[in-house]
Amino acid sequence: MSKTIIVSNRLPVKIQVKRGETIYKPSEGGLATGLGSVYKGAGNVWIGWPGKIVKDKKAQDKVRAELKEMHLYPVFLTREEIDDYYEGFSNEILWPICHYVPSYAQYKHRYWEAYKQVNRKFAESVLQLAEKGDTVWINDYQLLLLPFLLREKLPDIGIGYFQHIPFPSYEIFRQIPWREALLEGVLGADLIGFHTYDDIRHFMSSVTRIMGLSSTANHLTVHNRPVVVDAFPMGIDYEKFTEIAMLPRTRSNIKRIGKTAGDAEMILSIDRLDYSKGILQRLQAFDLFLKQNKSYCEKVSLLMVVVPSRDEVPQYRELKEEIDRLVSDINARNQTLGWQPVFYFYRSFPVEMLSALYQTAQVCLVTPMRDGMNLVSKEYVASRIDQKGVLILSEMAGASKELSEALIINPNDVRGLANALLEALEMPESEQKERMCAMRKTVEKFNINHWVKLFMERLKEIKNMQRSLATRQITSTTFDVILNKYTAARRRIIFLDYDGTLVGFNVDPLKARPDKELFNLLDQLLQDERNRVILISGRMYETLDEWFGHLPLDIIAEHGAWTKKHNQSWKRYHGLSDDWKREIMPVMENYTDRTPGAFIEEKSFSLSWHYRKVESGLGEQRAMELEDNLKFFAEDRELQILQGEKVIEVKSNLINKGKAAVFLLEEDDYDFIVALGDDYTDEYTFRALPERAITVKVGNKISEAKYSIPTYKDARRILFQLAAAK
Ligand code: GDG
Repeated sequence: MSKTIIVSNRLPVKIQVKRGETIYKPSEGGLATGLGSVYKGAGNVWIGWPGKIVKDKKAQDKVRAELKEMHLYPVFLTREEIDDYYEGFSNEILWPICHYVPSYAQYKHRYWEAYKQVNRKFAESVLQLAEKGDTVWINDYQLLLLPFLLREKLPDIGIGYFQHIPFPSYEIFRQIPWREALLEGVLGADLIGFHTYDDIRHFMSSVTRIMGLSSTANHLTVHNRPVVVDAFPMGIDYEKFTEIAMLPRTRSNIKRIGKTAGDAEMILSIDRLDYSKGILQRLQAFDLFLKQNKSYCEKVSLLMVVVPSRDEVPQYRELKEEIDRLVSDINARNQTLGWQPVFYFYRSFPVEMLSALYQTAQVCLVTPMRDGMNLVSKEYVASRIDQKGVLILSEMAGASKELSEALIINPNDVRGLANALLEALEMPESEQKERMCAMRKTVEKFNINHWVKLFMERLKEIKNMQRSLATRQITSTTFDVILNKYTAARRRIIFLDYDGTLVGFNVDPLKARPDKELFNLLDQLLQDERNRVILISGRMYETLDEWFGHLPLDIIAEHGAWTKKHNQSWKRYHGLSDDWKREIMPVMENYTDRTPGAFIEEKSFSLSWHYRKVESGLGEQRAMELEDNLKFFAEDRELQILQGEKVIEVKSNLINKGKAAVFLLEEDDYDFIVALGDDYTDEYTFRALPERAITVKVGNKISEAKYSIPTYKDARRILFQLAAAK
């Protein structure tokens, strides 16, 4: 039976040693809860670092055996590996880059070496457990290289990758010296998930610009394998938070907090110590709020929980010192005998206390500068079983895309934040309830289980799509069937598209000239008198004539505007006009003048605007604009606008490759019909040919063809084999 293997940097347990005995406590994190339902399922497992350095081999074996009972498999890391792979590459390069603080990044080569080494270590652990048919779900930025390392060894396995932190804009990501290797690593996955649409956009632009891959919407083709990039906003365990809210210990904590805070309303903030969390700006905003609203002095306090983190690292230590200074300053200037403006805790609390704090706080203040999702905001909402309270939420947190009923702020706008605090404290109860109810519905529906389900289902769908594409692939068995039909046939017709089908793609169309091997192939096919070979292309007839005019084959050029039969001269399709070009040409020229790298290709009955040499992104945008500009004009004149591989082509809709192919097909009685093509224009041929025709798509795109083969090289190989069979 196939299983799911979850992989993350940390295993979902905390190891403690008490009186010489090792105790394993499940960690409370949302990921652990959500994926718990997956890894505890039959045969499923979780692989990760156990959170403790265990040097001794015997001790490692013991921990391994004990964890195995919980379906957990440890990857043991050394002190140096933790320092350079985790603290170094992950937290001193990827973390600041993904949170838009590139000046904090420390590009040390030692870190990169360790990152590669530890990713390989994880790969070895996965490979020891993985079998054909299994699914691997990799979590987070510490393991960006793992998908590719697994793909190399297990080409068919299902791999999902989810990134919990933001993916930065291309402008930031490109700064990493090892950017290509990181992208290549993650592209080993079949499904790549982020929290928000913005992350997808940024990832796609990095992939298309840095790797030069082309994309359609959120789909990529990587070495002929479809890869999907999608948004899965992570949820929390809603039920658990509602239950904790009602526990006796939580209720008694609420009473204790009430006594401490007195009559003052409470504003709550909870974060790990980190420069991405906007802690200083929040304090400045609270200070400004007190200055601007003196009447609120003694009536409201900020309760700030900062969970200790990495305070031995200089940037974190400095941040901590600044927070300490600012808190003392605000308290010293404002506090009275009976009132403390800021309660500041540099520690963590048990969940029952956390829930009590969420339930007591009139306002929850979540103001990160950047945050992948931010679960605190969702936990506040889930804990408010009384449906009261106001959430102030930074627009830079992924959660703001879902919790639109919160007061959304820009964390850099200290004045705006101070105003939002006033609005929150003065918000009528009816409005609070209306907003909170709406947010509770969202958090309840898009909970952690829903998130896991959506991700796993999407991954399954992609694997099915890949399988159905693979079943169309010509195998040795299907090839034998084709070969038998070929040898038995008396009269054969062979339609061959040119670019992408018989030769590879070239940035300069005129450089994609036929080579010796291709002429050899055509010669061999043409030697058999039973074969009629037809080149069917969108190219200009002049070029095709120069390249192939001397061969005893038929040529269809410009999608059927021109035809040349063997031993005859070129014939034009009757009834086509090119008057429209006079009007369209100036529009295209205008776009060419505005767009460096763009060029126009003029054929007798069509005009193409190429943008393959234009800056990535700009070309696509101008092409869209151009299409928009020409749309109505084209409709009125029976023209068709085709979006191809980095080209927009305008041609008469009276002609297409399909119509042209049928025209020649009807000239004789063929008992073997085959057509090979790679792009959207060849779909007309596939569609127009009779059911018994053998239609073959070159490449792994969705198509109406019956079969597919990966590249033009395979097309040549198959055609050589047919030609040799006679
Ligand atoms: C990543 C991304 C993304 C905090 N203080 C205490 C405590 N916590 C718990 C909260 C919450 C969790 O820590 C913090 O969750 P966040 O979402 O804010 O951030 P991370 O987990 O650091 O990081 C983030 C997340 O992954 C999920 O994809 O949302 O953007 O950075 O659950 O409750 N828990 C306890 N005591 C505390 O004092 N028990």
